[in-house]
Amino acid sequence: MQGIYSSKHKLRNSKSELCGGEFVTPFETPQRVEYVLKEFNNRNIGKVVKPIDFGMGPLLKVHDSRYLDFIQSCHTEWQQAGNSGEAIAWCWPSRDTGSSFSPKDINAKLGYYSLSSDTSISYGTWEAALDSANVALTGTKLLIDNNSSAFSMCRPPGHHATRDMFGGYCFINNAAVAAQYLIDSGVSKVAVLDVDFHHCNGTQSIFYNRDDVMVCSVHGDPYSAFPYFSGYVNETGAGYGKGFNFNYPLPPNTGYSVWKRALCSALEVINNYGPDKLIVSLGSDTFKDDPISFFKLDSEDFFDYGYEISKLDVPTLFVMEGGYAVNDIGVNMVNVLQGFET
Ligand code: Q9C
Ligand code: ZN
Repeated sequence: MQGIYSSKHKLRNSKSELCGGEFVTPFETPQRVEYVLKEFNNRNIGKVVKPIDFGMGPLLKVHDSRYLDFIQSCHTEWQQAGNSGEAIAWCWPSRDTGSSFSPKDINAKLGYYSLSSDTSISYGTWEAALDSANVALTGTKLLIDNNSSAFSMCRPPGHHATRDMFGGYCFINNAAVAAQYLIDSGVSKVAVLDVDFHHCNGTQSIFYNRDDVMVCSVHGDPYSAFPYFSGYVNETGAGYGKGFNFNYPLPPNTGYSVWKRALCSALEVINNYGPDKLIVSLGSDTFKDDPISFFKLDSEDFFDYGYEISKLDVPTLFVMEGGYAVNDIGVNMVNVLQGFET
């Protein structure tokens, strides 16, 4: 399996995350992908290639153009407004704000285009997010060129980003951009399987009304975990998309046997759908020592479920999402890939 990696992820190196009423060093650090790359190379999983530049076209198929302009210009505008720290949203449109509203002030734009205040926009964030999408798209191109699998070492992650909101450490929804690119390349049916600890609210919302991209997610029950407002069992899609969205929320302290049962249910649903290609949003924050999550998977479990996913026998792109136990992130992520390949 080839890997796709770009050193430009290092441009995303924010210093501030609002967590528990304090500013902390962000959990989503540049080392994360470096450890994954190192383990991928150590175990000789495959060649590592650089991303191709796909331009803005594929991003505009999934994201609002004013939103992308905002992510691109945010840090500069924030500084021009006289701020010395990083750009952090603090004021949101209230639930009864009119939908035709178009924000002008940088503070208004931050609230309008965000879903949480954990994620700052720092110098270089746009460049890193753009290249992260190119890393996903380059992996997608490998599938289109008949490779049976690829691993996109994306950073920053993407699955919380909606059409026009950033948050949860995500700016561009890499998996959604990849899925849409497959559809636009003539693929009829794509499935996204999200195994990150957190519900993929962004991916779900982008494809919620569609039957050509099925979205299945196994995650911490949003009743007690971020993103709190989506990821419930009754969210099954709407319109043409009715019956093409599946959520498997699981309670605190869930261990591998229960997690695997939920995964296998999702795999059965995906198998019945019969996708031409599969995208796995791969987060290793289900690991027992993850600092912000509440599942109890061990490193060997990642290997086991990689093997379960391979039984679908569908060309598969792995797109890196979360995972914050940095010392174990390489082993856990690469275990999935190796389990998949056995
Ligand atoms: N005090 C991903 O895994 N913020 N994003 C947690 C903890 C939300 C995680 C704050 C976590 C987002 C891609
Ligand atoms: Zn996560």
